Amino acid sequence: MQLAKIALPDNERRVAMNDGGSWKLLNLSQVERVHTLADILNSPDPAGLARYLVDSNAGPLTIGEFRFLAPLDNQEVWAAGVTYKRSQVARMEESESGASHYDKVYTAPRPEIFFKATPNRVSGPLEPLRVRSDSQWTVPEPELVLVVSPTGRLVGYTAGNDMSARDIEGENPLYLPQAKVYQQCCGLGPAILLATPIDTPENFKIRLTVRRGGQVVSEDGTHAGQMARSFTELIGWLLKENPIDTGTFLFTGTGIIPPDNFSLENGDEVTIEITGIGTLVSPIVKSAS
Ligand code: DO4
Ligand code: MG
Repeated sequence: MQLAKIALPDNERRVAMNDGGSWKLLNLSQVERVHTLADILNSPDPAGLARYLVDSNAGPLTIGEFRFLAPLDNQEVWAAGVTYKRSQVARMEESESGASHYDKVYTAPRPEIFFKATPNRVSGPLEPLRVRSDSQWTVPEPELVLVVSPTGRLVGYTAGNDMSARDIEGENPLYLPQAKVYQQCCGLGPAILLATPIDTPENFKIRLTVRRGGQVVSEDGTHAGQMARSFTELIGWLLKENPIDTGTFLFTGTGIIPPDNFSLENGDEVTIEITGIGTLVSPIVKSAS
């Protein structure tokens, strides 16, 4: 089952679910203390609750009749890094001073986990993502994102773009927060695929395509089975001495890094597609420095 936040043509914002057929609106005024998508995700049985909340006065939605919004409410967004060999190698090459840190963190018991975004820094599908005006080398990082409940339960998955200024993080690892956290630094969506006991990382195929003036200028793919760490391991480290009262989104790291001569430019379009979740398309903006 997929859950999403959507906007209708009159801009009314609603929560919707898709149980294998078409998208259906939910009526969130039926159950006490359930007012948002986050409330459904943080409930003991998100799929059961969503089915119960289907709005019987509304018919199924047709694609084109609504647009997807970022599927978060008041949750924070965190990120794990250097969880794929590709990211370890690229980071060691970009940073002379930081190379040994990236090498060690790839195999150390403790993963790299950093704070990525507050909701106001997150863009949903078709909303712009930004290249910092003080960066000449910024790349998209297409990542599988875990949706985690306040008790640490893996509730679902979505697609995310962990925009990264590689020149800033490469100059000095202490600049990582500036390379990663700024306005419109984080893409999420289009929908949340609820977790099931039979999910396997290999099933999440991740594809990145960047278009410039309609032409493909960068393209690559991987799958989450290439990750060096498990989902439960990453969630366990995130929650150590770190309560996440409203639930959280956890990026799992990138296994795709465009070639070193590639940087995003104003006007580019980034598409991230993950099996079972959908396609996150983001126009790129960069202000003149
Ligand atoms: O240490 C830098 C960030 C790593 C990261 O974001 C990734 O591997 O995805
Ligand atoms: Mg990343």
